Amino acid sequence: MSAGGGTGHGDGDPGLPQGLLLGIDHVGIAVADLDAAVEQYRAALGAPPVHRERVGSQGVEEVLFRVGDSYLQLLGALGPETPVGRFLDKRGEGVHHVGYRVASVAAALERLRAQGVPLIDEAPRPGSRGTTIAFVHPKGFRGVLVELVQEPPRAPAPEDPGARPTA
Ligand code: KFV
Ligand code: CO
Repeated sequence: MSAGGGTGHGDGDPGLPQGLLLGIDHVGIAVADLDAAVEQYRAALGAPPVHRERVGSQGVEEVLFRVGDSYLQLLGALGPETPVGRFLDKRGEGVHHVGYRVASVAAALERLRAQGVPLIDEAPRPGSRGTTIAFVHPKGFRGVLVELVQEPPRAPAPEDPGARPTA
């Protein structure tokens, strides 16, 4: 909380009135058996998952459940020598990372680098759902692996002249 006792909004960087993090995009949970975990969550939550995707570059298959404006991300490992595979081996199932929305992953990385926060990804990379992501080392956030998430640009509205088909 700010020294003035306010909400904390508006007292950060002049260039970042809300601070770096705009919201929670997802909480990533490592699971040993993705299909079994999906069924367990579906039954408990009473709602089906909204997305499933294999992200080979990260060695995971993910399934998303909606939680308000955010997601719960179940993560199955594509092999033992992957980040989630090693995590399951060493720690077992549980919360693996928190994905925070940022306006720009590139700008967020620049700021964190300048602050001396240890980065895993030096540059933005593709995530699931067309997002742009980057991981920050858990050493920089008190043992929590942090993922920066930038949402894909929205499709232009149909009335947008730039969106009209050319043919
Ligand atoms: N949370 C907190 N600490 C962790 C951790 C985690 N998830 N994983 C590992 N650690 C700690 C571990 O306890 C150890 O601490 C150190 O990090 C190195 O662990 O105090 P210690 O003992 O030194 P290693 O060597 O066992 O783990 P390794 O896997 O080799 O490296 C850890 C790390 C965080 C650098 C690696 O997992 C990584 O590069 N992660 C980023 C990529 C990733 O996690 N991808 C999977 C999610 S993909 C995703 O969410 C997507 C695609 N999406 O769109 O949302
Ligand atoms: Co994630």
